[in-house]
Amino acid sequence: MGKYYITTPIYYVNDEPHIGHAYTTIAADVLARYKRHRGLQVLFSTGTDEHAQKVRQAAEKKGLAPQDYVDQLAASWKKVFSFLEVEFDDFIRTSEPRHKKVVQEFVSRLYASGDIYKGYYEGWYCFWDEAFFPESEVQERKCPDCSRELQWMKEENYFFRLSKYTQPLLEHFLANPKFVEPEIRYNEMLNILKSGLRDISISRSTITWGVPLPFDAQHVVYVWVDALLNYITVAGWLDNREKFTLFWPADVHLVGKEINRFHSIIWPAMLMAAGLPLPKKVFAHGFWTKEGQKISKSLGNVIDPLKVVQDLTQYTGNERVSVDVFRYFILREVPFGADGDFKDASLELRYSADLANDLGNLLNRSLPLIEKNFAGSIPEGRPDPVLGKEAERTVALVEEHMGDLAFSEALNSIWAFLGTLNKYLDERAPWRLAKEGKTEELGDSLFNVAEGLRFSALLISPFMPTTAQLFWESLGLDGEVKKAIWDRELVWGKLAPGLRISKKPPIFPRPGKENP
Ligand code: ME8
Repeated sequence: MGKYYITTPIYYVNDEPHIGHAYTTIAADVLARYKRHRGLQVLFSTGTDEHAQKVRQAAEKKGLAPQDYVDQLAASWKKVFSFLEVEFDDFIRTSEPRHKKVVQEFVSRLYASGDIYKGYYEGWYCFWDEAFFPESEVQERKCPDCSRELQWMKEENYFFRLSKYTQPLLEHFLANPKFVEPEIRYNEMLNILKSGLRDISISRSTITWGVPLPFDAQHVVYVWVDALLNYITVAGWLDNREKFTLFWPADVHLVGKEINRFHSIIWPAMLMAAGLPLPKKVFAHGFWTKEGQKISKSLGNVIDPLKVVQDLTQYTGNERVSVDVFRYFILREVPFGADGDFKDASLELRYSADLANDLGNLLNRSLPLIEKNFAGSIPEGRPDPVLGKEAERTVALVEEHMGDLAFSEALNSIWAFLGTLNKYLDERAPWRLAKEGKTEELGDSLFNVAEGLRFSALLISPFMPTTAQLFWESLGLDGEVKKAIWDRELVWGKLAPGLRISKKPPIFPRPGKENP
């Protein structure tokens, strides 16, 4: 059995999660679920980055000790992700003892080997992004990333010899053109490498909220070094050799494009310094805007995923289904890697066209035909070879796209298949065959439609777990669809005649019609 280790960034817990955090985490969950369907042993981690200054400041504002504050927030983030049907295997928090141990051991080793040394730092620093910016990128003391005011930092620090890894990294990039995706992000990193790297400061002596340096307790470890190490903590670097051997290196780190440099340059250099293998891939996806505007608290346009789900529930009447609609929308609407704009009108359109119409209606019009003509049991039927070929082709396409993390293309392929099934139903017109008393053809057509619905349930399962399960149960199938192994199940004609269907109210009622 193969393995798959997938990670999301660990998030700053200075506020509640918004659509951006939900996006990366849901994408990772979809990939994790897909890999489980493919029979792989999956390790999927997400978590919280707790030692940032903005986290400490947020605690202060609430009048709480930082640890109490992060305890509250981490619990809340975990809850939100679970609400969004994210089934992580590990939720790492950087304030956990297992992680502090890893951070201290890691920096000790680099100190011992000479890759960490004491120096003096002076430069522009953004407390919000926890990042230094070279003089050349700074205009009017503003952060090039978030436009907040920069601080001039002047302190004795420990440094990591990042410069030493310029050449090895360059070689790694050239030998692995898919190390960073999409290509535009790879090229950005390559350009940074070509212009040469400077050593970076990896400790702070002016703050105390963080992991103390084991060889100089006056300093805490720079929050980014602390945070990146979460990926090996999760894999069991110090305390579980067997797990670490199985899962490390990670198969993919999913991140937003703004933190690509940390993951594609600094992190691999740290790993090289420690003699550890590099992750197989960093995928840096695009950013969501809202109706064309950057999402920010000050603009008051932050999209709260819980609110989106709540609003959708007015239509669906089922919160779990609404979560599926949200998951579907964010992954279908925008090719993974590109920037996306969240428009309420687009969400409404996708709901009514893709979900109520193409997907929901296929089930709604098929089941009553089986009920009426075959007393609610899946009829005997000959598997249609043309439809079967189309189904197999769809599976191959979905697998290819999922391999490329092209979620929206994978969904396009599934929806093309739904289109074929709807057309098949229209053309076979089982209602007419029934009238004409053509029982055998009637059985054939409804068997094949039901088989198509079973395939659809399996294929949408990573994206829309609740809907997939409702489809599964409607067809009278047992167990949990999320546990189905695709290679065993996606075999055209496997559906067993005689299963008793179970009709349910429409999953995606049309606004103003089925649901008031
Ligand atoms: O950077 N569109 O944490 P963070 C899409 N703690 N994705 C978005 C987004 C948007 N508008 N806004 C945020 C940190 N994201 C560090 C990471 S990892 C070792 C440490 C997502 O809370 C995207 O994944 O600022 C982005 O990279 C991440 O949230 C940043 O989360």
